[in-house]
Amino acid sequence: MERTTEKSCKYIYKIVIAGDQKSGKSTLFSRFTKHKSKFKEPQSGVKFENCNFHMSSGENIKFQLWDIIGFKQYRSIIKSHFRRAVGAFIVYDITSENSFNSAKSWLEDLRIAEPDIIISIIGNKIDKDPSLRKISFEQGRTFAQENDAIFAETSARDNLGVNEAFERLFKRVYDVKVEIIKNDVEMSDQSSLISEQIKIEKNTITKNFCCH
Ligand SMILES: Nc1nc2c(ncn2[C@@H]2O[C@H](COP(=O)(O)OP(=O)(O)OP(=O)(O)O)[C@@H](O)[C@H]2O)c(=O)[nH]1
Ligand SMILES: [Mg+2]
Repeated sequence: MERTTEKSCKYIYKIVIAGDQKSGKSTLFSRFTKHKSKFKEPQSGVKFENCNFHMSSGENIKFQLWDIIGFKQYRSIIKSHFRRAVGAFIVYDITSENSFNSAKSWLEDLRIAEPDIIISIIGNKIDKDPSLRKISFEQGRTFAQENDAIFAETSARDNLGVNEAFERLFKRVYDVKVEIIKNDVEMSDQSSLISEQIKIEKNTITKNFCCH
């Protein structure tokens, strides 16, 4: 998959970035969307940006990336932004135990809003001095595995692992959605087959009871 400026896209998929305040969501968002501006002040709401990708299957897909504030007092508003998302990042700061512990409740909120949402857990700020690290790579990965989520570590500041993390989630979302669409098509083919069968059977019944 590669980025494209092509505007016409077959599908739009909403992806949200959740996680505690100051975990680095906006920095990751700007890093990936290549915005120069940095959010120095706590963000007061949400913002989104579209990223178009040309998939190896030949389709153009638009991923609509939502950067959502992590301020817990806004939780009910935050949860309302999770609706209709097909993918989500949950970002924690590897030097903050609190932010890692909160990942569980972000995950619950996301799965309540969208039970089939595809989740990627991100341990951010790996550029920080190793002595400050509170959550090991293994702890992060185990948590992700236990919750059927993708896992990656990043440094939004030094641009380490950022593109890879986004592209992995986008690809997973695309693969799952393509499979669902394929199954839907097969199901609708089957249902048209069934209705054809019913029509044929009805005709046969009519013929059987025909008196001439
Ligand atoms: N060292 C380091 N600092 C980072 C990294 N990512 C973000 N920061 C810093 O962490 C602070 C918070 O970053 P934000 O991106 O604003 O965090 P946020 O999760 O969007 O915060 P809210 O919008 O308030 O929920 C800022 O000072 C960033 O410069 C990183 O990878 N490494
Ligand atoms: Mg932010």
